[in-house]
Amino acid sequence: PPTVRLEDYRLSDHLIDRVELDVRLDPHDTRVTATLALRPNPAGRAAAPLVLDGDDLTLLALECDGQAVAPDAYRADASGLTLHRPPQRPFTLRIETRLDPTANTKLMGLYRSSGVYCTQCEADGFRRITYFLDRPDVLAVYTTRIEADRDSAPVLLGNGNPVEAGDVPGTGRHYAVWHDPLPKPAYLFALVGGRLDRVAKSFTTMEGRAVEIAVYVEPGKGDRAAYALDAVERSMAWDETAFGRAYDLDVFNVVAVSDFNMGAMENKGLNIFNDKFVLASPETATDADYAAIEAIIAHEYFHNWSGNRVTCRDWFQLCLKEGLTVFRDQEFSSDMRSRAVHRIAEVRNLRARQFVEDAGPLAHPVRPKQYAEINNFYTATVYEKGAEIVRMLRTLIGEPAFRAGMDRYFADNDGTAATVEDFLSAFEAVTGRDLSSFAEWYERPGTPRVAVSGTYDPAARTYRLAFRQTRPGAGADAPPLVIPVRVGLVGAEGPLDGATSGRVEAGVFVLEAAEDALTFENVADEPVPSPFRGFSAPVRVESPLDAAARLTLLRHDPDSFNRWEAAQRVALGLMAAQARGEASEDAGADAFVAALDAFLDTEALRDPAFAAQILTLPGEGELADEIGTDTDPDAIFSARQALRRRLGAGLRERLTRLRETLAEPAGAAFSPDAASAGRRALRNAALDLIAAADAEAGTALAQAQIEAATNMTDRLAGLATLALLPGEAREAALTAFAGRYADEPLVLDKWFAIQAMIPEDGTVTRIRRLQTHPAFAMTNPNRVRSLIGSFSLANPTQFNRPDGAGFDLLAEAVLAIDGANPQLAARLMTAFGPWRRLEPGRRAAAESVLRRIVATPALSRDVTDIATRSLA
Ligand code: DPP
Ligand code: ZN
Repeated sequence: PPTVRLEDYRLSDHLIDRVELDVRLDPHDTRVTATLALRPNPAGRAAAPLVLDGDDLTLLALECDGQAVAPDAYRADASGLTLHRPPQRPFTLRIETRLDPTANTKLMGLYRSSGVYCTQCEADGFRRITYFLDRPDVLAVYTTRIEADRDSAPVLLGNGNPVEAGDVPGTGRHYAVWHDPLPKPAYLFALVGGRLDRVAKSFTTMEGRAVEIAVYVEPGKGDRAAYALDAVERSMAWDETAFGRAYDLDVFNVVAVSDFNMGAMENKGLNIFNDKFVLASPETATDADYAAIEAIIAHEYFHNWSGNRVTCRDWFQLCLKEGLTVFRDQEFSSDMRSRAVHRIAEVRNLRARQFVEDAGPLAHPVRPKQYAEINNFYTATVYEKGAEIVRMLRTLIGEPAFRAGMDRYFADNDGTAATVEDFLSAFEAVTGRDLSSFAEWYERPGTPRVAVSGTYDPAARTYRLAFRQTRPGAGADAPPLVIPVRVGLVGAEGPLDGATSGRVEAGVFVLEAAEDALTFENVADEPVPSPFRGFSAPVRVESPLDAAARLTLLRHDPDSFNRWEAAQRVALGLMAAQARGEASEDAGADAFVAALDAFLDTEALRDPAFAAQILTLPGEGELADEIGTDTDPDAIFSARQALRRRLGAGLRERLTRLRETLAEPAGAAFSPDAASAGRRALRNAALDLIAAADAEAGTALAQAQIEAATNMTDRLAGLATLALLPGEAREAALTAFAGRYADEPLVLDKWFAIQAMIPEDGTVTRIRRLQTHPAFAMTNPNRVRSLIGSFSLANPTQFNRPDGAGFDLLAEAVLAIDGANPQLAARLMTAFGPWRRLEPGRRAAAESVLRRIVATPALSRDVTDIATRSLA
């Protein structure tokens, strides 16, 4: 496929000031008339042809300034429209196209989801609706008239504010006109038409604007939209307080649809969501679902400023809106919940997805330099590492300067399409600092390593802490990164606050050279260093600390992230040694158990959510990442099981008591708030460990929990525990669950996922059986991700089976889906990413499957791109 390069960026030769769309919805014969007010771009090439993008379009009519365009004056096909000699002054094009939304299985452009007409235009779906300059630096003001059958589509929604609505007499049809006064790129266009229930509330902005917030969902599910509606309101209020950003239209609409490739989409004034991230009730949603809904509602809302008011010049700048908006939604969730616990969740996610991506063949810079298919760059690197860069910037310049820089960025770039350089220059302007070295973070793939080692001088009472940074694949001449290191010292009895260093300012040391060291004075005893507090930079830390020193941090570090990190590192050390078949680590495990016991004694009831994080061991993927090469997923699984068993046995009594103490009083009303969720999380972490040590007791406890459950969190946790315990009890519980939720597709997704993750030989067969289940459909992205995605991403022993049966299963699914929905197929393919780090037998099996996929005729550009990069 042709490669698009950042260095080839060129301004558009034409601009579009205004767009009038008339969309007459019909299941198979939708007519779109686009009237475009165009003009030559004074900064573009003179007398250039007008080249409009198109994808799968049928042109019905074309007029320029009211005259039909002569056949020899243009060329049009499914993939574009060229006007050879467009007027050298402002002109109007009228383009009529015909679409078949029912046949649109790619879920890009205009399509139907359970009968509801909806759109998805990012990154390049608008060209599937009409011929257009479909690039984010062409901003226009849109007016949209939507017409449809009144019975099947009583709700008609567009971007901006509603202007007018009415019947089309004598036709059974009606229409609505929407006007969006703020110029936007085409990827933010949206419309919806369908039968939907509505819940709404009003909000008055700090500027005094009365906004009607509404959430639209499948008929009958209005009561499940309350939490999302509330989350919109809290997001609006938070963005005013935290960033001074007010909403700018009279309505804000959120629509939930059941077929959606992404999580959600920030279309101006009309966010369209995967219903999984809107619908919630105690009976159907877990605490994790509630947290995800809150975060994604916030994310899409925050895009209104970081993405919509200030958009991206080109798709290479995707992190400009995504990294920044993830940072903003993480801050929001941290304010709504426990900041310390949320930080741990962010880092777990970063390590599980982004570190793995960055260590494999799909690694790319946060701002990529080239792409074959942009839809494959909505990645953990662009999003999550992108957010970490913004967070590092704040750590470097401090909170007040960060806020001033954000204000400056919004003010300077409002209504324009910006670049990463525009972003950084706003912070340079308010701080007077040169951020050109910092900008290196955007340019290079790979996770940096920082080696940290300390030397104590008892006579001088000084402690020298040395840092050395290296980057995988970066040559010796590569400039060092600017790495903020939040750092402190901890002694045997507690934090060493008396120790100071002139190089540490407000707790932060800035590592700017390849190697550097700082010296703390006034250090009474040999300390334990605590670098990268709060995970102050997305690096891998290499430190020679032994387990005893790390357990001192677990006990005494005032930084809760590093307390958790200490426990994780000890667990990783124990598991990695076992997985590598190194000397038995019994003594180490005993010390770990004792430390956790002491920790739980003082902390479990004070902060159950944090304690649950401490008890949750690093996952198999992280352990594979730690081992790095020639990994054996079975050995990794066994090592993790062994440590879970040790913890379960060693902490048995305490965990049992905790479960009783934390039990919800009978009849208590469910609340999804962070404190209640934290108590449930700790109870369920305890259940997991008890069951690991004692299958019989675990089975009984899990069964009882499922019986008594008054919410999905507890019910599903019971089921997840049983899923790891082969036997009749498990199968009976799975059957009962399927019966209870037979009419709840989103709940059955959890049932698919739990079974897909069973780490046993029979799972591939089980999945093949589930693929024929009436509730499963290869055409629905949520179903596919639940069954196939969970298997390939979260069941390492079975996906990576030595006989290749797991790889075959994924390959078959990818190829079965690719023709209909290449974006979904390509996303599934990314599970092959870590194949090279497998031991030779499994590696060979994975490679042969990848080669078979690449050789398949008529493969989409999306899948070809992922497959070829995976093999490169
Ligand atoms: N809808 C996706 C997101 O918000 C892409 N913009 O991240
Ligand atoms: Zn986003």
